[in-house]
Amino acid sequence: MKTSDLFVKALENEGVEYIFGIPGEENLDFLDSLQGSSIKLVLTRHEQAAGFMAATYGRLTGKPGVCLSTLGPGATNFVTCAAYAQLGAMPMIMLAGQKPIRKSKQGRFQIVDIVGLMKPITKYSEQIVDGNNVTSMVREAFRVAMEERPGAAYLELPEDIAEEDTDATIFDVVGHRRPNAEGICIDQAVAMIEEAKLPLLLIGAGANRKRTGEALKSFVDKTGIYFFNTQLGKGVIDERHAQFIGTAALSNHDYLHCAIDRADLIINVGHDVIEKPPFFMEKDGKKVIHINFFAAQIDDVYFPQLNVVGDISNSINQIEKKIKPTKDKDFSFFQRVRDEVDSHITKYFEDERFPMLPQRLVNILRKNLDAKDIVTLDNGVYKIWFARNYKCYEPNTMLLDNALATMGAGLPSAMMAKQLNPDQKVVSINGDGGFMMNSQEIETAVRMGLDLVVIILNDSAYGMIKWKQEGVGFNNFGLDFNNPDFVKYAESFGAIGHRPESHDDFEKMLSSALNSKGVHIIDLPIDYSLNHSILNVLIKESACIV
Ligand SMILES: Cc1ncc(C[n+]2csc(CCOP(=O)(O)OP(=O)(O)O)c2C)c(N)n1
Ligand SMILES: [Mg+2]
Repeated sequence: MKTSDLFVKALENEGVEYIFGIPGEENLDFLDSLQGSSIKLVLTRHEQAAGFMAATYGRLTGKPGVCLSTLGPGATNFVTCAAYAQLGAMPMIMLAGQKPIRKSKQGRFQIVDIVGLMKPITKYSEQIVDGNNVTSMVREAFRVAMEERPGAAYLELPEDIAEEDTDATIFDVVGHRRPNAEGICIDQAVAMIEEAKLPLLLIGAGANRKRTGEALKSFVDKTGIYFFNTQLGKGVIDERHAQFIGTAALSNHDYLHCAIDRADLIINVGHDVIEKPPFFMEKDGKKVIHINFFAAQIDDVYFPQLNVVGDISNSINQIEKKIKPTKDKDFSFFQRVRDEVDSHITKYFEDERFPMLPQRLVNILRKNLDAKDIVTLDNGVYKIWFARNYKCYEPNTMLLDNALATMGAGLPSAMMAKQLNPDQKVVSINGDGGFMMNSQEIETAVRMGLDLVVIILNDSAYGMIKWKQEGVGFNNFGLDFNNPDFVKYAESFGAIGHRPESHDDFEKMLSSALNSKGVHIIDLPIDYSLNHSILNVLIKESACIV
């Protein structure tokens, strides 16, 4: 069989449903082999968007998403999404072409050592140098990308290898059960929790990857232990739960840090140092139990005293079975912090000013979306408001990136979320800076026939950096820009553009957009004037007077 035909069969064998990307002349054999395959090719308008879509596929399904590019310039466009998938623990496979490796008449034209380039930002980066290896290399790339901690893999198929014949055969997909933690570790964890006066549970990214919500909910219900989450751990347990304190969108000095500071033990489930720290550990400070699929990576701000390594749900179930219900612990302080956090985050929920405060936007969205509907975020200062103030009711209903924290992934991740969840409403929140980094994909979204609501928070600036600039006392300089007319821009792609002029306007537009077909783009003027006074000043001054 021709190697490129077998390559496609090997991908089908892995259950691949989509390939996102942009073929080049070096992929033409592969493209030809894709005809008649069950795999759907989705063309994008930039390789970066294809990579973000593939990574989001991996994030939401646990199976690697696949993207395709040509050699050189196409493959270098994958660099940011490789880092996105790798840091965010999203299984993703990048496929690229390459010039013939045996004999080429094009000198070094377009040739870049992509395998070398990808090595530090992937788990696996290889060139296929013989058609007979294609099936084992595909299997290996998928195995490595999927296994905890999941991440990116890169596989390169040179033109001459793609067209040669091979008699290799397909390998069965053989999985394995995740190992469980040892009883000794479980006993140590139980003892530490029972001895602690004020234990607090932290839920991080790993808990969202493997649906550990049920185990964790019965643990908090049995023990009465209060919990908070990281940005990537949002929604693992319904955030309306009576023992939920809040989301750590900042590393210190927020209201919920009163609880973290007072706790003498943090039971950390699924968080690792790739995420912006939800708190800082200090020598001789509180103790931390690290419960994850892998041991803790040590850092100045993170050096847990106990590792419980194994399947997270199983570890939690084992601990829950052995632990005695807590009668001697007084959680009333955590309850007070919880009440304080709640009154603080809801304070501007009905604020009347227009342009609108981000807090009001959070409230309007929460009221208009059902439990399973999905909000995706690009990166900008609004991410802090959404992480802190928007309550998730279900796992993975707020897709944000708190690992690479790149701009430009918001729209592609929303498109993927909608494709995978056609019955759920999906709203994509973007800054005017981040939106423009991949706005060409509106064409892809329209072509895919997606029903999507895209909101652009218009402050004509890189607002996040303005907020940081103000925070350190520098002059306002170098961060303002002009925007296109987003309504006309939307219409030029065949999308539907909206520009509200009041709250009522916005709510009406949002509700009609959510309930109608097509890609809706709402150009929403945003008021960031309280970012500094609340996030830099107020919470530092008042947070710990609970
Ligand atoms: C690709 C990339 N470039 C730069 C940054 C640094 N950065 C983080 S947020 C931000 C500004 C975001 O501006 P915008 O999208 O308009 O959102 P806003 O904060 O104004 O709401 C920048 C430049 C980044 N995270 N990613
Ligand atoms: Mg902006």
